[in-house]
Amino acid sequence: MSIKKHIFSGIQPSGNLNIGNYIGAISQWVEMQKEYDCIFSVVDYHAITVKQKPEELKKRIINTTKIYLAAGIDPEKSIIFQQSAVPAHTELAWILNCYGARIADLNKMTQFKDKAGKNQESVSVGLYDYPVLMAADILLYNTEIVPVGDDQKQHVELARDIATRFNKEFGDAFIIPQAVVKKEGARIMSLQDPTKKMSKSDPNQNNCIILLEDIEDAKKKIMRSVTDSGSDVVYDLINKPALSNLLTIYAILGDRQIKRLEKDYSGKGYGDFKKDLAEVIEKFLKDFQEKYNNISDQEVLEILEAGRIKAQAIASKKLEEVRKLIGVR
Ligand code: ATP
Ligand code: LTN
Repeated sequence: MSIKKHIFSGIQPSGNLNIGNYIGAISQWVEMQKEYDCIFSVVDYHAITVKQKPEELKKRIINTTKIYLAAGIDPEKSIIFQQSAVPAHTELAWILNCYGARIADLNKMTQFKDKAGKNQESVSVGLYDYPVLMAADILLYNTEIVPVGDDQKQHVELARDIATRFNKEFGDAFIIPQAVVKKEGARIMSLQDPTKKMSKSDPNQNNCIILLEDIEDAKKKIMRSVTDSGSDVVYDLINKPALSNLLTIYAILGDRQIKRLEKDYSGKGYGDFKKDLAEVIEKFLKDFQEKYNNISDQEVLEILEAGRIKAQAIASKKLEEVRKLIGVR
């Protein structure tokens, strides 16, 4: 058995991935695969917790995988697979629904409250139970570290609680996982409202920069993004939340320290800063899209199939152990 730490993470193929997803999650994964044993899943059964059009979902599963690959996830180093191809995920989720997860926990989940809004009684049971499926994803693979954006920390906490409860009752089946978020960029905010997270399900497309969008449109969105009062380019989350968000994006996609950017733009105004940031975005997207466009659907299907076989081997072993512990085998 490998002594490297085990990493698991995933993204739902539920919309067009944006630079928030890239910065908060995927860029972290790319770094981690150099040191750890990583598994990255396209979590399609999470995506169907809200309605998806079948043909679109099918395409998005392929496209999300292409995004992982274009970002630098290497199938030679990491396992990449489609969640629904490994049935152990849904089976373990059921067991954890019965042993470990509690209604009181799920009632506290802020993502559910945000997504269900006023419709808490009419949304799907799946949306409510979403965090238990996520716990199953994580716990099946002896995961120690879960690299995610800030908004997913609560779900990983819940996975820890579920695992702890299960272990206490049945013996040590699960490793207790830990969420890891980036120091900078764990929560990229909307370009039009710095109090809101940049989100792929946001209907206002001006709020976010999509990884595959037209580059000229992306540059315009930067130029049109809201800024704060004043004119100095300084990082200040309280008084300049919009500018601080833009500085974070610049620092990560342009590979420069925020402190350095503050120095470089001292004496210059927001206009110069935004113009240069638009160029950083242009370069980043151009490079990313070139890589993306060079990956064929066939290649993706082969990578997912190879990933499925590897993931299945690990997951079915853990599931069998759990089945024995609870007495059904
Ligand atoms: P949705 O709005 O459909 O829920 P999302 O944009 O939040 O989608 P997810 O699939 O929920 O995307 O998230 C994928 C990963 O990207 C998670 O690890 C999440 O924490 C991270 N992430 C999402 N949005 C941001 C953001 N604005 N800043 C940093 N990380 C983010
Ligand atoms: N809920 C996560 C996606 C997700 C996930 C996981 C992330 C599903 N299963 C397991 C980490 C580990 C989200 O980003 N919305």
